[in-house]
Amino acid sequence: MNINISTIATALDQAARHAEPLAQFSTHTPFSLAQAYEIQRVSMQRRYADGERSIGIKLGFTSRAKMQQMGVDSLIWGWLTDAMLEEDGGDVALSRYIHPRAEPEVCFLVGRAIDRPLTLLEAAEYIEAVAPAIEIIDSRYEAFKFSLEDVVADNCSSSGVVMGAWSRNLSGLDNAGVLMRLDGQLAQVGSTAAILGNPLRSVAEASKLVSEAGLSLPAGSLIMAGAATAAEALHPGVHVSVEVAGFGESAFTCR
Ligand code: OOG
Repeated sequence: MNINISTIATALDQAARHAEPLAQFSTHTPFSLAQAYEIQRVSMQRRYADGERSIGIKLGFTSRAKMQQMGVDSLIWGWLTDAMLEEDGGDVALSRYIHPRAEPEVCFLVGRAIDRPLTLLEAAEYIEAVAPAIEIIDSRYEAFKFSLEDVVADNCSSSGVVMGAWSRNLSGLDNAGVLMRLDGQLAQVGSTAAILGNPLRSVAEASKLVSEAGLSLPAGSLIMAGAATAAEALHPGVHVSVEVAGFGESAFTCR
């Protein structure tokens, strides 16, 4: 299929910059998963050319709850940049998003460059610390509807990241309770075990994906492991908090 990678990459980049949704592409212009990652790469290059800096990667659809919510069933990955960082405990301006949703996650800090595929056991040795985190996803597609290829092209809906304090001790991370509250009311309850059985498996998966792409993750990179539960829509005034039992909390207020 002959598609114009650069045209789609530019449209997605513009949609993100102006917080204006667009129609999904795959319904009228089908493209392959490999082409979707190429669109993602070209779209990210536009951001880097404008001064944004890569700070790591995120994985998506690492839990059943998320696959079911979105009707997609393959693990995906995208890039995080410095422009996506929101302050823990701070205000998040919803005006820069289209229809943002929050997901409870954990974020890993890479301590040693990941430059080859790692096993689950090896993964822990490459991680310096872990933090409770909230990912703000914001599909650039109308009504948050997309195919696997569409969402990959759209950098996997990556938009915002809020991180709590780092813990160096990872023990208990394979099955820690996860609570997401909206205005103090429980909205989602789960466990880190919902993330591929153990969120460290996201690090092993990330190492494979990055290696397959011929890339590496330098020390200091972030890896967002993927949501432990379904996502919650955000609205002005709402206070969002995520607690990962034994690992602390991360929070923000929507403005
Ligand atoms: C795609 C991103 C999914 C996760 O953690 O599963 C994701 C989406 O649902 O828009 O980030």
